[in-house]
Amino acid sequence: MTEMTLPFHSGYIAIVGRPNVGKSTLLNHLVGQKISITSRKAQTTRHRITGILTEANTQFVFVDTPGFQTQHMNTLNRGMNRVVTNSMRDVNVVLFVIEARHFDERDREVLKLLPTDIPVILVINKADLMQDKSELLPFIQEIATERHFAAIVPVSARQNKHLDTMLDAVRPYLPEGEQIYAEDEVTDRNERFLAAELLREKVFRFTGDELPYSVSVIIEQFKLEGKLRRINAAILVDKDAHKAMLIGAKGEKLKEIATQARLDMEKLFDGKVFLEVFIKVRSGWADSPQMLKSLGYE
Ligand SMILES: Nc1nc2c(ncn2[C@@H]2O[C@H](COP(=O)(O)OP(=O)(O)OP(=O)(O)O)[C@@H](O)[C@H]2O)c(=O)[nH]1
Ligand SMILES: [Mg+2]
Repeated sequence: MTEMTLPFHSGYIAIVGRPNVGKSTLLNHLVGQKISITSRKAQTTRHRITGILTEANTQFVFVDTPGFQTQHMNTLNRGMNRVVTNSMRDVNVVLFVIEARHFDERDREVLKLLPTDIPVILVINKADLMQDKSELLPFIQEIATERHFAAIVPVSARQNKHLDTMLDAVRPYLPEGEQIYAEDEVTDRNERFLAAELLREKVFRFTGDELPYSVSVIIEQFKLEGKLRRINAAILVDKDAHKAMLIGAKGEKLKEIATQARLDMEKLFDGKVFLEVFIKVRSGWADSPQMLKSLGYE
C-alpha cells in the first residue's frame, strides 16, 4: 500500500492590536511556552517576537508585536510603532486582535494601518469576560461594517478557548512550502533576550503604574557553565527616585523581582539559573538613540 503524503504548508502570521488586548498571551498559549511577556499594564511588549507552532503538515510562524501607540510619542514609542507596521509586511495573514465588548478609537487607529492586500482575521479576545453571549453578535456586526475580514473568531487566550478554531481560520492562507524552522523551535529569540524580557516582566508586575515605562533591562553577562546559566542583569531606570522604588524597603522588592524572574527563566530554559540584578540610573534612555540601539532598535 502506498502512503499518502500531504503537502506541507507554512507561513507568517502577524499579531497586531492596541496595547493590552492580549496579543502576547495569545502567542504564548499558541506555542505552549511563555516566550512573550505579559502584564495587565499597557505597553508590555516592546519588540517583535516570533513564536513557532509546528504540526504534522503545517508550520505557523506567529509574530507578536508591541501594542500600537497613539499617545506619548517619545523615540521608544515611535520605534515600537515602526515595529508594528514593518511586521505586517511580508506576512501571509494578519490577526487583528481586539477585546470583547471594547472597540474604540485606539482600535480604529490600528484598523487604518492594516494592509488591504493581505487577509485579516478579526480575533475577539477575552470572550470569557462577555457574560451575556447575546452581546456578541451585535458587537461583531458593528465591527464587520468597518472593513472586510477573512474570518471573525471569538477566543479566550487566557483560558485556551477556541484557539483551534482560530488556527483553522488561518490554515487556508498558508501557502505550500517548506518548514521554516526546526520542529522543536518555539521562538527565534535567544536566551539572552528572553532572560532580559522575563526580568522586565517582573518589574511590570511588581511595581506601581509609572515605573515600568521608564525601565529597561540589559543582560551584562550570560555564561553557560555545564547546565547552570550564570546571568548578570542591569535594570536601567531614569531617576534615583525610581531606583529607590525598585529596591523597596530593606531591598525586599528587588529580591522578589529577581526571584520570580529566576524561577521563570529556570522553567523556560529547563535548567538552573544564578541571577544577579543591578540597578543603574541612566536618565533619558527612552529618548537616547544610542541606548535604543543597544536595546535592539534600529
Ligand atoms: N480575561 C481575560 N484576560 C486576558 C485574556 N488574554 C489576555 N488577558 C489579560 O490581558 C492583559 C494583557 O495581556 P497581554 O498579553 O500582555 O496583552 P498585549 O496585547 O500583549 O499587551 P501589549 O504588549 O502591552 O500591547 C493581561 O493581564 C492578560 O492576563 C483573556 O482571554 N481573558
Ligand atoms: Mg504584548
